[in-house]
Amino acid sequence: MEAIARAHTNIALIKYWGKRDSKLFLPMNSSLSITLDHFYTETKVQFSDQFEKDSLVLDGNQVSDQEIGKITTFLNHVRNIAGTKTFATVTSVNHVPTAAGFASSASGYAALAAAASKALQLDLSGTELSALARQGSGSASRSIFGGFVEWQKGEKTDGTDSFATQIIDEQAWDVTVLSVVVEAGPKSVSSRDGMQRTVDTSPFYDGWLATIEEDLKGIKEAIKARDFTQLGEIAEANALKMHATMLGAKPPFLYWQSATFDVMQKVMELRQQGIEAYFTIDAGPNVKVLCEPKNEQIIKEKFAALPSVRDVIVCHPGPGIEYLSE
Ligand code: 2P0
Repeated sequence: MEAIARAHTNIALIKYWGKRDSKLFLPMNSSLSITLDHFYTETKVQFSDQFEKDSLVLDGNQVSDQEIGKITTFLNHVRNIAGTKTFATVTSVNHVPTAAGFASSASGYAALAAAASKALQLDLSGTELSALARQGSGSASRSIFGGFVEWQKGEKTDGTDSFATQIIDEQAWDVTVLSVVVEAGPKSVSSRDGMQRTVDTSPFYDGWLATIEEDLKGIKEAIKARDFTQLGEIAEANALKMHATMLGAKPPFLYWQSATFDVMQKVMELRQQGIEAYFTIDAGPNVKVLCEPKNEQIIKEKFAALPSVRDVIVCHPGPGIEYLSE
């Protein structure tokens, strides 16, 4: 009754921003991402009748009973499918530096969904596993698969049609994602609260939703044609639109800091010089820069030379869920 799984983080090119059902983690819009090779979570789950409660050791630290509620809620979903009430011990190690601005919730819940369902010998399909991971964190639904991945928002109210599918695998097209880590203070609004506030109050939110299908169609055409320019242009514009919705929220908020602007401006400057690069930004100050592998070294050096940049980590498309044994 134990299993170990590894899941990688992902970066959205068409962003997930807003829920229509926060209990089931059903999104307002479909989204599309690249799973990344560099950052991942490894999680071991053991179920045993000997255990009197669930427990979690995260990066070597025992998590307190008060903080374990979210994990227990998630494990209850898995236990319900398996028809068991047995408690679990979860041991999880994040190879996702918090400072790099990647939410470890995507790789964390993807790895937990995979290890927990495997330990209970549930023979879930990829899409079933994705729908399960979604109920821990929306973006986790996409980390089940490698390469380029689309999370279909679904139409049903029970969430059974809201899961991710793979568009092309990690071998099929190599695109570089530079994770540019900037000098910045802590963020004041979590992505979960930020997206909810935007849905509830921003007059720009309907505008965001109105263009998603067009962006998705265009970026899927770009992926099919391996058209980097089209991919980058759509991704950058989509990220800017997501951030624009927050400026209209009540009260408004913004994840960018001055160092974020430095990187965005550098990307635009590089393009003017004929070096093709595009940015995308999540719910935080760091920037991810998309470029072609042939240009990654020169572009990396340009960003590393900016005074407000702390680190540049080179990523490429990575794999989906992997099961490990000790
Ligand atoms: C994304 N983000 O598509 C978007 C873009 C942030 C900006 O998914 O509430 O941690 O757990 O479903 O998945 C971050 O939000 O939110 C996120 P929950 P999640 O990657």
